[in-house]
This record gives sequence, structure tokens and C-alpha cells, in this order.
Amino acid sequence: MSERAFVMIKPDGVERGLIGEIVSRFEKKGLRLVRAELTSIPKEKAEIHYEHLKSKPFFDELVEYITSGCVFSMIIEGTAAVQNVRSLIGPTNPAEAPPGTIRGDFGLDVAQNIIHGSDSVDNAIREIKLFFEK
Ligand code: IDP
Ligand code: MG
Repeated sequence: MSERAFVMIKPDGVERGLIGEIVSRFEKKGLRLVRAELTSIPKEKAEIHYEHLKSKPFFDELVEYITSGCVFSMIIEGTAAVQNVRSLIGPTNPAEAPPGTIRGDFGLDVAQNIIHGSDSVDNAIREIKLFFEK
């Protein structure tokens, strides 16, 4: 069944010129890019997006990182989009992400791991609302 995932290329990915390469991977898989926007995120929005991580020791660092430059926000649509996007992205820590995944191919560090993808259909709906429904 067709489904939507929220995906965001983080400031390190945008800064390093990886937008085209990353979008291309989703398209080659058979998923479709249906909305996209290059913007910076206000601190308040970053804190809402990551509110489930508020108690983590890296929360302040994470908000600082995600607001440090432009991000490329996307809605990716297709069959099991949430699960397919997560498997193309790979595990949270690029050091543990296998080659062939986006984090495995382009990242080194868990604090700067290039890309975000919704982890569930419910969170995808919540994140799409937060980023694309003004
Ligand atoms: P996910 O992005 O793979 O879903 P989450 O556990 O939801 O991973 O964490 C959200 C983001 O927080 C990660 O993508 C990463 O940028 C950051 N993060 C997670 N763990 C750490 C850590 O141990 N140190 C610094 N940043 C972290
Ligand atoms: Mg997550």
C-alpha cells in the first residue's frame, strides 16, 4: 500500500552536496519525491521534532546540529515508504551502518549522520504535519 515518509537531509548532508545522490537512491528504489523544501529550522521546531529525545545527554548538541545550517525536507511516497526509507538510510550510527546504506556510505559519526527518516507511520504523519502543513 502506498504510504508517506518524512525524510530530512541534515545540515552536514546539504553542506557536503549530497542532496542529488540521496534523492536518486530513493528514486532508483522506486519511491517518489512528492514534496521538498530547502530551509533552516527554527530552534523551537527542532525541539518539537526531537521532543522524544529530550532526556538524552546529547539533546542540546542534536538541536544545535540540526539548526546549524539548511536542511532538505522531503515527503517520500510509495509502497511501505517508512520501512523502505529506513532500510535505505541504515542504522543510526554510521560506524555500524553497512556499505550500500546512505549512512554507511557517507557518514562516520553518530552525531552527524546525514539524514533523518520517520521511524513509524504515526511519526511520519506527525512529522509531515510539523514540516509541511503550515
Ligand atoms: P534515528 O535518526 O536513526 O531514528 P534516533 O535514536 O531517533 O535515531 O536519534 C535521533 C538523532 O539523534 C540521530 O539521527 C542522531 O543525529 C542523534 N543521536 C542519536 N544518538 C546519538 C548519540 O549517541 N550522540 C549524538 N547524537 C546522537
Ligand atoms: Mg528517530
